[in-house]
Amino acid sequence: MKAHDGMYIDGAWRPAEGRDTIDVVNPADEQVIGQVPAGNALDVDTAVRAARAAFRGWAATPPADRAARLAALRDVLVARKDEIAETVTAELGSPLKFSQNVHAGAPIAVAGSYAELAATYSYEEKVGNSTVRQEPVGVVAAITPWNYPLHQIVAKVAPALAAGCTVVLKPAEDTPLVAQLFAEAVHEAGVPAGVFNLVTGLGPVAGQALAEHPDVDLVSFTGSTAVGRRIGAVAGAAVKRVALELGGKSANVILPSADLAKAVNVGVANVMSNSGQTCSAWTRMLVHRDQYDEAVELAAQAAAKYGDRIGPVVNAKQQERVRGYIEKGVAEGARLVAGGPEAPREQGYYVSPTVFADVTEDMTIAQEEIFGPVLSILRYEDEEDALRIANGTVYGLAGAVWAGDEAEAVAFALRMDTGQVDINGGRFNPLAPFGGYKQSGVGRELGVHGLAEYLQTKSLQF
Ligand code: TXE
Repeated sequence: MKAHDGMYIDGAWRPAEGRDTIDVVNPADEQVIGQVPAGNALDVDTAVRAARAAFRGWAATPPADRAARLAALRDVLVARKDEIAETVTAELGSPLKFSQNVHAGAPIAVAGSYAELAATYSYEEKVGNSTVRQEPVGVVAAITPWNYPLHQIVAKVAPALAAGCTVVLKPAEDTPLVAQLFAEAVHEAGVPAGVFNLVTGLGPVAGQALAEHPDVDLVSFTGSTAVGRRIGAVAGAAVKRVALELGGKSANVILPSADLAKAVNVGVANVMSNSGQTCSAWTRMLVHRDQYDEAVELAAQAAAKYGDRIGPVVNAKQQERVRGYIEKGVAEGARLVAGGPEAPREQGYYVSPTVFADVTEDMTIAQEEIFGPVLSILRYEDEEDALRIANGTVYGLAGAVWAGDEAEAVAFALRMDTGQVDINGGRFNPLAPFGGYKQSGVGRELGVHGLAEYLQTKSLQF
């Protein structure tokens, strides 16, 4: 796997200030596949200065020209799709087909959507005797996680560039290679020097220096709730804009009128996909008591099929964390019907697809984000009970409702305290806003709402 030994700053690969490096490990076989430099506060400062210097010029570039660069970026991502998929598979461990369809496919769709939105968005409107303009916020710090490594980058960088902002990206230390590949793609697409900059490094060093940098105007962060809180506090103290996309504990509510087998099978697939490392995953399946036993049996059968089909989790720490949650589920009295805490293979950070029945709301596995291939099935008495359980966590990122009749599912979905609900399965839409209610975050990504995060409003009175 090709790795750069520098930072992409001001349109070129430059040696890092820090001498430290980060090993990139393939979680499927625990082999080191490359090394990237661990940036420090000096690297971050150089990158922020480059982004600041480029800001006025990029902000003044006509939206159609910015759109043309994004369209070119999309084309480069298409041309390098196989390389993207192979890189993500190497550093995240996901099966190659999933990497092609999702890890490479979704960012292409998102980059394409912003190439269009950048050109068609209405940046100015008349309101009575005023002209109201949308202007770019400035220099953006993008701090991204490893779970959908390229998608998380593009979901921030594409709208920021569309809006006329400049960016410094600090990607997750587990998946820096696809971030380097993205920097190459930005370069190939002809985005001017300084508009996009990449600093690889550790979260508490490079990430923190970036979030705290006084010349950053907006911090867009996706990751753990603990780090999100810190970044929110830092941004609050400095009175700068912040967007936080944090954890989830989404409910998959199967109403009695639903096609039970379909809802259960799709529900299990949703949780196992990407080895459970999806913030919006439907990790709590809610089933009516009369259908409960049947649903548990179907889910156990479905999970057994995933044995060899899912990849590992990203690293040893996450494997331990997920194992800890599974052990806690057993200790708190939930019933294992598939999988369990033992690693299914000697080598690689694998976790068995795991299903728990007899899970009650108060259990840790029903409240906390596990971020592994672990499903909890809860029993409800009636619709009000289902709603109470669905809304009964600190999170509110996503969810799903299944019913025989779409209107019935929609009526339930409207009462859920969550930013996104899939009706009878749902389908990914790169234009639909994504983000959380409650402690799942602040702000939205994707589509027009994602673009608006990177704009600020000025009104001219006449
Ligand atoms: O996240 P971190 P981790 C959740 C999930 C997972 C848990 C831990 O539950 O099990 O978080 O994952 C950077 N200042 N999600 O430890 O540390 C870090 O370098 C600035 C949900 O990997 O939050 C990386 O780039 N930045 C999630 C990014 O933050 C800091 C996706 C995320 O890493 C920093 C990932 C600091 N002090 C994990 N410390 C989702 N919402 O999709 C770390 N970082």
